[in-house]
Amino acid sequence: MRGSIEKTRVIAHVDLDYFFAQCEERENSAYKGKPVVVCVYSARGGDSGAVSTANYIARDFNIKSGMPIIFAKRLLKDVEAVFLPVNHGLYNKISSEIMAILRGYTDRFEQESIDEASLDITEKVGHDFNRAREIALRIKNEILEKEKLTCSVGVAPNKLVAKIAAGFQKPDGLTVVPIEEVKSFLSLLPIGLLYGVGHKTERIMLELGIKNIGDLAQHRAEDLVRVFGRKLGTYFHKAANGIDESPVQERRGAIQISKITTLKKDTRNIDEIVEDLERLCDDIQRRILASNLMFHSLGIIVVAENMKTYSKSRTLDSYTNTFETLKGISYQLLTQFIEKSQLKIRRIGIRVSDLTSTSMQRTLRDFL
Ligand code: TTP
Ligand code: MG
Repeated sequence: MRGSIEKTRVIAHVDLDYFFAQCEERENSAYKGKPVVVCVYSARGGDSGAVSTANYIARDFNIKSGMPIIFAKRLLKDVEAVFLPVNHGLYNKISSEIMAILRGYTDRFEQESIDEASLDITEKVGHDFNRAREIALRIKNEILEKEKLTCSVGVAPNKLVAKIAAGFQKPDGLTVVPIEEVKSFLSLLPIGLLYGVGHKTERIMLELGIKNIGDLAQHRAEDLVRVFGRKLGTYFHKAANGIDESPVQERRGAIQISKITTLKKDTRNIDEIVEDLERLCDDIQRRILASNLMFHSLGIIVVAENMKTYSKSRTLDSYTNTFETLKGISYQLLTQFIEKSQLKIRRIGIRVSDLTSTSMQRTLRDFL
């Protein structure tokens, strides 16, 4: 045992509390004490759209991320609540400042979403979880003093358990799980808290009599592989036993999302293209919202009648995910292409890149 303690990694996971809503509260003290609901209003107008996040006062009224705004208004109809549109410029700015503070604590740093990061502080604390607790408190204090925001921190021997620990006592929490306590910490937690267990998997697990992570840990890896396949079955077995070897490492932000379509006929008349353009924007927006992403760059891809491919792109001032931006900028870029080129257009596409996540950025692939 002694050997494993000496070798254990020490990872801190930091997650800001009700991030977008807390940023709004910080900027406007009149919101304090009231339910605050931050919303992504859709292009259809009125109250169509979904809740991005809400402060904990609103959560007491059952307000949840992803809920239609109309439902949220109904739940809060008897109280004085604050409904606000997302202000990504503000959240990005605050996020960058916080990430800069966190980077000051270690060279081994991984930003996982706009408000979450993992820090490998093994060397800084000499494998010692008591010292790690002190560092975690310093981090919380520094963010509170400099940014006037609270966060929750989990400390554990790996990223997987540190993240679960960060969510264990929210808001303003600190949960330290030294290596010898990992299994007992996980054992009583509901299975749905394990990363990768969605509603569907949860249902299958409940049918197998698996209610909490401890139940899952008791299942043999071979049995889980039979039910969930090799990769997922092996992952579940390891994760339930608190094993995650993935290193804390800087992320490459190279991913992009694109979609291209062929026009009904070759044309250079923008009115004949605009419907396809809107459909592409709608499709891309749906995909980025479903993945909780925002983009910083947007481009069009044009395949002309001569089958040559042209592309044009623009970098924005801040991250966004709105339909208006997608449509407005792709329309401008397309107009510029048509003005410059004499060619008819055969295929048109849209690409968004330099993506960041509005929430949990890790995908199951990171663990498999
Ligand atoms: P989270 O960290 O998941 O949520 P949170 O910070 O609001 O609340 P807490 O951590 O205290 O539970 O997500 C970070 C931000 O990402 C959140 O403030 C708003 C945004 N977000 C969405 O826009 N849509 C979503 O479905 C989720 C989950 C988050
Ligand atoms: Mg958060």
